[in-house]
Amino acid sequence: MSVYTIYGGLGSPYSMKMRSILRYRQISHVWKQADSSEGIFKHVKAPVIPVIQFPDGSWHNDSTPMIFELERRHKERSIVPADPAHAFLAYLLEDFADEWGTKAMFHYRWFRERDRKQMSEWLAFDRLKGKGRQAILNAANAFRERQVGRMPIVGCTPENAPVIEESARRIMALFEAHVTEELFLFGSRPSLADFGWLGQLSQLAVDPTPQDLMRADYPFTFRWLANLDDASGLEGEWRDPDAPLTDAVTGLLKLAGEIYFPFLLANAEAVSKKEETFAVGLLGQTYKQGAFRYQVKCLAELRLAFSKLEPDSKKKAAAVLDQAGCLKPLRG
Ligand SMILES: N[C@@H](CCC(=O)N[C@@H](CS)C(=O)NCC(=O)O)C(=O)O
Repeated sequence: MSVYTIYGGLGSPYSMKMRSILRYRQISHVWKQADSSEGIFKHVKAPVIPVIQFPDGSWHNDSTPMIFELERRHKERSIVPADPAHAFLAYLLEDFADEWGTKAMFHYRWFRERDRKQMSEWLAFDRLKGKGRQAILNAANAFRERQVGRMPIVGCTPENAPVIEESARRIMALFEAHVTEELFLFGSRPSLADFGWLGQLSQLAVDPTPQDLMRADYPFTFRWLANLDDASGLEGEWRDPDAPLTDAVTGLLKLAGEIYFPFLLANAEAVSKKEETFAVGLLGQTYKQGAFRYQVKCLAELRLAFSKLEPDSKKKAAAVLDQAGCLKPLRG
């Protein structure tokens, strides 16, 4: 029986996202620790994991396009809410996790000595387990140097740390108030938004400093992640499309209006003016970062998806998005 092969890593938020999605959707797959020496990257454009080989032999990466390709190929246990307005909001919150939430993941992992040491050694172990302690420690040092050196590229600077940490606490506080009352963001079945945040938060739940923070201040969110990591046996329903959205969804949308869209707009403007870097006011502080083409594409795709909504769904989504400060940037 040909199955999906996911080449990923336990330390890779997007790999954890895709693995839990394949599990929930009961899509047969095998998990392999990605090892670039195996040549998996020659089959894809960008050398990023997870890389998934589909049963038809085709190779794919970039988690969001893969999610929608799996939706086209498999109809059972879809993770896209049936209501088109909810589907758009779930996509927006998944993108917020992938492109902003990941800054908290990268910051907490490489900012403090304790996390740098623990995580560089664990990630090296994942790749080189059984190959000898010294080989693992040498690889850990090399990887640590590389990742710490890349922190400024993704905006994980000491100056931006307060904004990134404050945003992470606000996001986890919304989940903490939510997961004891409701199973997921859009009903009693998980959506791509739930899996998007699982991906990034699953790393905070392992890395020493944020794990302590989660155990102390967001303990039920910590446990919710463990439950969603394998929800292959869970049956649930989408939320009634006419019922008000959950506080977690409206809260995350409000944060997207306060943080994610100002970030995307400032980045897009810098790229259009061919400027190397940009600065933007977020949560009352100045956030500076290098301009990134990939996030111009993210903004464009969000705008396109919104523009494609049928009038009724667009009107319904627009009311919520306007309240959250997301409508104007989406309309562009
Ligand atoms: N947009 C991609 C991002 C994938 C990504 O950045 N993966 C990381 C690991 S979590 C990676 O492979 N980074 C490249 C590297 O570290 O060289 C997705 O959603 O899958």
